[in-house]
Amino acid sequence: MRRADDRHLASGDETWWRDAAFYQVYVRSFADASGDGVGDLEGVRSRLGYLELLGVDALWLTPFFRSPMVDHGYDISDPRDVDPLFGDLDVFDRLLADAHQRGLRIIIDLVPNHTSNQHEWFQAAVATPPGSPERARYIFRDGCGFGGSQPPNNWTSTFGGPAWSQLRSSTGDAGQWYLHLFAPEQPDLNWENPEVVADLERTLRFWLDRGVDGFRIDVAHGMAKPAGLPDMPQPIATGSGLLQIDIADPRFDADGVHDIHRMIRKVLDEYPARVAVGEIWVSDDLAFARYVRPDELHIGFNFRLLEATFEADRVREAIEHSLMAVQGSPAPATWTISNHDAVRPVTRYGGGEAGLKRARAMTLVELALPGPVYLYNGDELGLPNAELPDWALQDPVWRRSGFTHRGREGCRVPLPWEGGTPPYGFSPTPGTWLPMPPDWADYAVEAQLEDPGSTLSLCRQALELRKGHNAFTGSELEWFGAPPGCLAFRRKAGGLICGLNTSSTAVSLPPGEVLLASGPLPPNGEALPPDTAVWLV
Ligand code: TEU
Repeated sequence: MRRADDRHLASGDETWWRDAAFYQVYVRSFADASGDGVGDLEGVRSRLGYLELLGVDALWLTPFFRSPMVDHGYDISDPRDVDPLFGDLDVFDRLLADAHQRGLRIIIDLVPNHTSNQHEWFQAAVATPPGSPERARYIFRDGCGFGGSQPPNNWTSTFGGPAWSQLRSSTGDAGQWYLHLFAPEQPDLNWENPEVVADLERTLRFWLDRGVDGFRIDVAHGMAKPAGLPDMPQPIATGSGLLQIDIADPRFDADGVHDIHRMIRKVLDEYPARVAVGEIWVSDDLAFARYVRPDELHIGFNFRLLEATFEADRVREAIEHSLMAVQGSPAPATWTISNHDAVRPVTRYGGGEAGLKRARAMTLVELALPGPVYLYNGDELGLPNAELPDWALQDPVWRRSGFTHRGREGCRVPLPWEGGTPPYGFSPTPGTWLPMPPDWADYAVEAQLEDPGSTLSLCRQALELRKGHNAFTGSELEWFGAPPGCLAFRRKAGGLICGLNTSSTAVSLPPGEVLLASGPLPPNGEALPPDTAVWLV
């Protein structure tokens, strides 16, 4: 195998990620080269030219490892191999080399909280009796109540239903229960077991030696569990039928998790210019800050901006909290309004024309902020969430919520590349893994590429300015007073001003020369219309 460092981009730019534009490739849905209706690594390779044209700096590839695909690859049966659905290790190496050649870095998903139930470890665990070393790699417990027929505690799964499943015993008596914070096919690992720690280190080195530029760490607030596995506060049923718990949740953010991040960081520090970004769902800034201490993760996803509604006050609050959470740590704040678990921004902000205008405006807000940004594939095309028929839904959330929560697939529909009918160049076959809407021709890359008013053109221009214009330098922001429903901030060092109008009336523009606007400005150039953002210098 070629050594990573031979072809690594890194030399000289250890902290390239501090202001990088990352593009999340949901591999199943990006481009299908093999013709089975599912996106794959060769498909990604064939579209690198597009990503270069778009102007992003790095890709985050969602899991492409061996997996039974119950949670579309977040259930991993072998973290050190490529699933045949997506290609093989040679294709991965070619993809990485070609990306590096084009100046694009690649980070990959790491899923340390759980494995697939088809992982050889879990298979061995269920084949051996309680108390075996094989079971000690997971979290097995005897049940409560008569004959152990009740789960060991009241924890619920993030996907709905209990977080425990009981093994069937061959002798007819009650089997042990195992913990799964997600689907039953995703048993949680026991992070107190040194074998588990050693195996993650092996996985890290396996991919680092191949040359990956870093990792996105799935459920980075998971892994460690509190001693005694205490009950959680009474879950609250939400309107969607899913359960929500927001206070003192013992399932996540246990103190022990930080030792794991220190281990990960130690390994990464042996390699030049690599990065770890954690998926951190914690509710307060101080809890967040602990994940990005100097010897832990380089950066963490802060989801405040993604969670903010399209209201200037909420957006400002989200920005301020994200900045506050990293104050005093070496990490920059990170910005994202979308990912493969969330409703697409266009739909979240109200759908239709207004939703699209707002999503475009929020993209300019996001790209004006100092620090790394994460764009989710398809958002650069202004895709809305797709309405999917019941028969197409595969997300475990759908079944586990008793068919009340439709799951996350509306944002995972394959990307339209060209042509007027499905599959729009995504795949040689019309039988794509999720059906593509019949009215998506105008969203296709080909249809938008040469249109200066398209969302794709807006994103390209914004990314180019963000990278090349000196107004974007410096990490500090200052806020200006703004009319109700509006916000305005300035990058202190570079001088870029970003204004956003979430109100229903036009307001006067802040002074300055317009660099870019998310929608048409009136001819006299003095007003900022509703649902619009502007960059000025
Ligand atoms: O998500 C972790 C997580 O906390 C999510 O359950 C999130 O809260 C939810 O999806 C919001 O709807 C990660 C991955 O991003 C997700 O795709 C996986 O299903 C999950 O981990 C399990 O690996």
